[in-house]
Amino acid sequence: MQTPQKRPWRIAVIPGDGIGQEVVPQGLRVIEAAATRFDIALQIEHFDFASCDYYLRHGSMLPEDWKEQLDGFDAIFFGAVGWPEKVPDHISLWGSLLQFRREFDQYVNLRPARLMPGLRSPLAGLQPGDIDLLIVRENTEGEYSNAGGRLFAGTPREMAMQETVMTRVGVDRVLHDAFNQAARRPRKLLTSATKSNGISITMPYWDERVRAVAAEHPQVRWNQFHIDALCARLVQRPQEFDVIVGSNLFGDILSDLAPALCGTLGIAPSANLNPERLHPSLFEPVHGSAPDIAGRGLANPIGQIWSAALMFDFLGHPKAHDAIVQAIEGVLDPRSGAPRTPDLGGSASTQDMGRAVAQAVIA
Ligand code: GGG
Repeated sequence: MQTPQKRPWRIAVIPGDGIGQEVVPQGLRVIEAAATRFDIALQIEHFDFASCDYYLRHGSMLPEDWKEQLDGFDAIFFGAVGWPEKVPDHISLWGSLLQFRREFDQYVNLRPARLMPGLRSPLAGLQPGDIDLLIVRENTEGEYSNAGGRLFAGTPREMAMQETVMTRVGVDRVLHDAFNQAARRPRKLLTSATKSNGISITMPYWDERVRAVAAEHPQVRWNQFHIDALCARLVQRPQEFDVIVGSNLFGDILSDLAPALCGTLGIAPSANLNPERLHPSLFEPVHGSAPDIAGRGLANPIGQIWSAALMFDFLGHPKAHDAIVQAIEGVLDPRSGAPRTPDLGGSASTQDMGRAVAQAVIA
């Protein structure tokens, strides 16, 4: 049952760079359609920071008071960041998206991937439904620590080091969330991605915490794979997997691989969650800003639109979530004759596809 809304949800919209500018308006179109159909009150505000053009104008990706500006919002609806010809990628990413994830403690990153009817997997012989994965990515520490440095610059001894940080609180909380996610799904299976044979301190610690946390979730079956074997097995037998939990880096890699196995990265959504709701959570497609196709109306808006569905679910509107996902499934189904973007073998524009999903939500 839906909890009655006490006030409009405050949504901050940040399109960012490249195709983020094109897919976010289509996500908003669908958000407005779902809000109308399910009588959800929204207060939407737009922000132009967290883009490389903002950096070129101001010398930083974010204004000094960005946290104060965003912290009262319930959700951030984000597009993509990065335009390496304008700003080096590590500066644009660390100056924006990674700040949001860390400062707003969005420690769970949910990234579902599903082979829906109408998607063509590069793997032979798969039927719709054969890939139904939820990647749970640790989102605030791990390999993305930013701790390290360079020494002996410009000499033959030049070196660069970066530490992986795994805290007990940080690892346990994402593992509990992943086990809870698995418990809510029919197969109740969790796979942990590790590399404890080669990475000899942090990954054995990760494995140790998986064993400890698993003991508190006896209803979930679990196993673990080294990341290299896991990638190979995912390509060979994706049907065997359900929820996969991984560190920041492993989760990032797996959550590109999974939608690619479903035919296109363009459909992949993500939810960066602060489950305690002390700060806004952030909803964005998995894909980046794709400067090579930006401004041409070629981008698939489904990843952004599915992210809107995840946002409604998090805000307590499962019916709006389900209606958007059903609309996506309907539009992707080739029998619908709905427009398809080039990554799906069609010639329709980003706008055409967004409009088709929005109409299906209302219908
Ligand atoms: N919409 C997501 C986006 O812009 N991603 C850019 C990127 O490189 N992200 C890396 C990450 O998620 O860690």
